[in-house]
Amino acid sequence: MSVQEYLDKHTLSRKIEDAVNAAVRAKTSDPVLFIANHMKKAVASVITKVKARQILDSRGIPTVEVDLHTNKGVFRASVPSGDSSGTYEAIELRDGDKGMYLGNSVAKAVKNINERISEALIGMDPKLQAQIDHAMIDLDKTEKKNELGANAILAVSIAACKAGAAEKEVPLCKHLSDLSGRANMTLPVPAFTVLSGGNHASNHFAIQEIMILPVGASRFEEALQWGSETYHHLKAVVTEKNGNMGCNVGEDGGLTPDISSLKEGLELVKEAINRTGYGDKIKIAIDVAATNFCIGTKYDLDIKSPSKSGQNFKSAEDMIDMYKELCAEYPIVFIEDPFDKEDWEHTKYFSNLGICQVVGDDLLMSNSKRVERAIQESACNALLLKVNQIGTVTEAIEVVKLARDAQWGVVTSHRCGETEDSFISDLSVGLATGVIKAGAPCRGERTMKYNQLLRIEEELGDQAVYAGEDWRQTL
Ligand code: 2PG
Ligand code: MG
Repeated sequence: MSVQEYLDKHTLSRKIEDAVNAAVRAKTSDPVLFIANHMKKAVASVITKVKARQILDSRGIPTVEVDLHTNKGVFRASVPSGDSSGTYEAIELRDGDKGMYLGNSVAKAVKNINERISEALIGMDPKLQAQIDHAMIDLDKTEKKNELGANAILAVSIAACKAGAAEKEVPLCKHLSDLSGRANMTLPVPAFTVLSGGNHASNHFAIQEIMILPVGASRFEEALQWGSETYHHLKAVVTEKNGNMGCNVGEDGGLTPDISSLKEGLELVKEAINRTGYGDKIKIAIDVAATNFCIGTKYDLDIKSPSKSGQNFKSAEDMIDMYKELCAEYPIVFIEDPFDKEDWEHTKYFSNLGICQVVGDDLLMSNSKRVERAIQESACNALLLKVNQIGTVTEAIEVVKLARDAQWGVVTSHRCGETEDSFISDLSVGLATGVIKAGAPCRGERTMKYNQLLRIEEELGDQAVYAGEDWRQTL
């Protein structure tokens, strides 16, 4: 027997002795149950090993996966990656060696987990999320996590969160709800991406996404059914009007007909909704991602059409007029990034018109300083929560709290480069964000987020509440 084994055994027998003595003192009628419960607490598990590897995301680009071991089991997490990589986002560490995955490999981030992070976390209690996250933040010492990589830190943070839930023997969403201090858990309204453009598709459509939100469904399960039905009706509509080439899908799973205007896209979606018969129980949202077609102070809606690009610039005022008209004609409930990410002035002006909710994604980059500024200036009224732009679960909870305190809405979001991890589903329920945007009801890396929400709803049973018409969840 090694010294370590001897010590472990010795400590364990002392714990059993303590449990027996406690049972005697308590004069319990069921000493076996008492001792079992006592032991469960006494031998609380700790992190014993953290092992990372490089895997591929849904775009075929490397990302980080981690297995975090505790005495209770192995907890796996992987991190997504997006197109945008703004100045205020936490840094995704990539190797930059052009000979390896065109510079995108993540061997350094993997090494950081297997060596420095693992060494720092072994022995910690996985229930103590904030302590774990702060241990990594302290180890990194940089503002944007460039030393260890936000991709390395987040993978471990999520895996630890899953281990913490298992340790408490509660569902992950409940653990997240406890960590956030929010009493209510809510099944979010899914914002399904049904049409894709912008950087996520190779059609000529400049706008990144048109989404549908089944707010009038009674449960999440029904919302998923409506979303899937609308998506399939849309396939038929697109085939009729644009041919079946338009039914190829973009990075988030949305269909990619070669449409030239937002109105044309909205007409297709409206027709699909009409065919479902659910009427105004299904609303529409748009992620304009306007930064991607902003040239100076003008917007080029033809940026993806080489023959037309540069000939019909729209001013921010023209864009406002277009949004006003479209909001009057279609049931649009939110618009994400209606202007360039640095165009605070027009975002603020449009937001204050109160026509629809204005969600800040590229504008905020989930960065608490940007969120604080936007709150102060009333620049928008909802946060798009992308956990990998922040880098830890604890900081994600903090930024949501910031938004909530300002009575903003929160949309939990996937990235265009996703993995088979469904953590954001539990996050959206635990933090009761009211809306989740996880792409189309199609493609495995998207549907697994929605399918996990089905399981959560089933598990919560009578306690399950679907956000529905109350999707803003601003309180
Ligand atoms: C967005 C996201 C998801 P990306 O803009 O909202 O659709 O895209 O991951 O490319 O930032
Ligand atoms: Mg966006």
